[in-house]
Amino acid sequence: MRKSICFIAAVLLLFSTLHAWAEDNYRLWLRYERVTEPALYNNYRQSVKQLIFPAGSPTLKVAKTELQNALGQMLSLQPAEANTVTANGTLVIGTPQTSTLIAQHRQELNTIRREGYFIKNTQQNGKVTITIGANTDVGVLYGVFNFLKLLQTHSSLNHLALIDQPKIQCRILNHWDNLDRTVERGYAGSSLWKWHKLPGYIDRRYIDYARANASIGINATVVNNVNANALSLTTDYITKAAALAKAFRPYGIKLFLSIRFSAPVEIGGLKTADPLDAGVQKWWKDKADEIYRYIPDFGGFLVKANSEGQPGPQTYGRNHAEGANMLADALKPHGGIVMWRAFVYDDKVPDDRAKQAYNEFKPLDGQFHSNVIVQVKNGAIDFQPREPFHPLFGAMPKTPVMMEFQITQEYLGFSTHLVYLGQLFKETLASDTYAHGKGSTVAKVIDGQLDHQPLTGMAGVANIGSDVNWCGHPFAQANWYAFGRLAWNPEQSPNTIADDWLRMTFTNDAAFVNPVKQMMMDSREITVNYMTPLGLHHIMGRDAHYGPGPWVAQAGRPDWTAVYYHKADSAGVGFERSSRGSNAVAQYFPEVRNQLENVQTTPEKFLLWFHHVSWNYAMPSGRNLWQEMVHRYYSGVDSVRNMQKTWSLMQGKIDNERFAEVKDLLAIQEQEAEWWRNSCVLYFQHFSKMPIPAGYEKPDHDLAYYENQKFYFIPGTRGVQ
Ligand code: GCV
Repeated sequence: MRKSICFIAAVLLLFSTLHAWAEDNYRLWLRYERVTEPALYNNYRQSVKQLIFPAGSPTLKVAKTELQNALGQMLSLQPAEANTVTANGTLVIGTPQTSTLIAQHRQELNTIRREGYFIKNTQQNGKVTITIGANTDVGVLYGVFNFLKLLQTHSSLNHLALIDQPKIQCRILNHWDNLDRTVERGYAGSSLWKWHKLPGYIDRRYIDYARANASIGINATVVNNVNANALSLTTDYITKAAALAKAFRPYGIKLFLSIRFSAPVEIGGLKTADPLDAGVQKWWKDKADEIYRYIPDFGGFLVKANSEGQPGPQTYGRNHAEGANMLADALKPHGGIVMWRAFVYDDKVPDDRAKQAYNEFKPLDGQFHSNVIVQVKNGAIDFQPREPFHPLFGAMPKTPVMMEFQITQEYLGFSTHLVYLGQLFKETLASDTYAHGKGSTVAKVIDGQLDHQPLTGMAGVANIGSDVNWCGHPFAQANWYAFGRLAWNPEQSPNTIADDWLRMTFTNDAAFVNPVKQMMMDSREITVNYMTPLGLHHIMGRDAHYGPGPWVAQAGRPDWTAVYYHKADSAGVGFERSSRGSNAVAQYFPEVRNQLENVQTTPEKFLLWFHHVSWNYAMPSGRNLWQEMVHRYYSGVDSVRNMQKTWSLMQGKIDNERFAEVKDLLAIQEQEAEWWRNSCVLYFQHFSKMPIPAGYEKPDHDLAYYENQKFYFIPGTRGVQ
């Protein structure tokens, strides 16, 4: 009896241990779950019985290890290694330099550039083989990851004829990570980088981070905050950064650093950081030489200058081009580039904040040296739930211009709300600038097609931290994934990307994938509805940017308040940016400008971004503006409730851990959506003086209650002014 009790206890203990290990979501979309469907399992096993994959370089080695681990896990298979094709079902992988079998595929190899690859079924020695080929080792790595995606998404291997290559050269994450491991606008724990243990200790996570990035084509990373600490350019920190660069290198990832413009003064002992000063120029040149001694493939510098209190060339009476060019000249001999941010605005400038970046940068078009690229946020204010595309896209034909998206959800519910950003990214990329007539999309500006730019890039402000699941919310991983996929090819559809991500991250079960994908696809619009419908913007709580704050009227400077942006009064609400107001519309090309100039033709989603509209204004729905606003806020909350219903039906289709976590987070999202709705409706009602129409549930508190809420220790805010 005692023995069997002990046995049962041991079994229970084992179970609880297994349960604890069951699913922590660490593996992201690289789970390599066993293929259980018998026909598919057999078909896959038959297709990859034999492997020809000479792997000499570090990059080919990691590609081969990834492949072998994945095949082992998915198919319980280690293909026999061979030098020639002796069996049907051979996987041939490599470059023309490593394999004569690959060298035969001239046509494909001539079509693809440095990072591209092809995957195709072919006949070798009369046997059916699958070939993954590329001109470079990193191309092979991308090919292998994409082959594994085919297996993970249960795709057919029968008629493979894939040729793929990136449309954008520099696909880069921006980490706003401080040296003390806090993360500005980070909601997933601390920074991954354990600076105090570097360069001696390489955390396993650095490798998994690099693997995940390579699997979606990300090829660069900036490891420190744009609000940079000059110390990151000291020799100590350069050696630490070099250790990270070494860990990332096999995965094709280049390291960049954010720099502090005043570093020559702060750590160099100079009296000035004036970019036209010969001593300053020499300091940067020496610093660049030093960095390249430690990191021979160093990518370059990312710079936030004369923005939100950061030093910059204007501090010395110089302009952005003069500042950027000085750094570019220091990097040029080594092949490095400067990513110079256009996120600039100043409350001392008596003009609409939305216009200031364009006003400062447009006149500098053509003045930047060839290894400078101007990094522009997707919209002219700041990563709002919805913004029209930034007017600088298409406006600087003589300058390479790259995109900056925010993956971390600073204004979109942190890592608590389920918001699929594939839709947001795509909305901007697909926007037509009309720079060279119809079809001049933002995507074509940043992939260099429109103005034949040789230097192209897309940056994403990372949402990655030390949380076991990397991003805080299981679905926030999808935003990292979608960023990578769209940076590789901005023409891809967010729907396909979500489909792939769900299959790899959760299951291939259509009864899960289809409804949950729909939920993801709708989630961004739902969030816009309960936060900032109809073009409202910048009405969040001050500093921490957590929750609603339409009442914020004091924030140190007017352009950090909410009232500056919504301008609600008894006549109406919204920022008049037509020629009757700030005339920000004039920064767009005529087709866009004319559409936005007129209230009637402005898309509803941007109405209050561009116009101050009367509360009684008749909307196309038949409601007046006030009623439409109320309707949007309420429908946002209702839709979150529908998301909850959809999710509750998923129980049993995936592991309990992630099911329960998402369920709990959706419950918080519902509460916070209500909080947004009640706060905003009550606040704006104060101006509209109209009732909340019949049939809507009444807010459960008055406006004063919401205004007086206090929150402490909100993540992501350390060091934020
Ligand atoms: C890194 C916004 C954020 C800041 C961020 C800034 C930027 O203002 O709130 O935290 O600073 O954008 O992009 O530089």
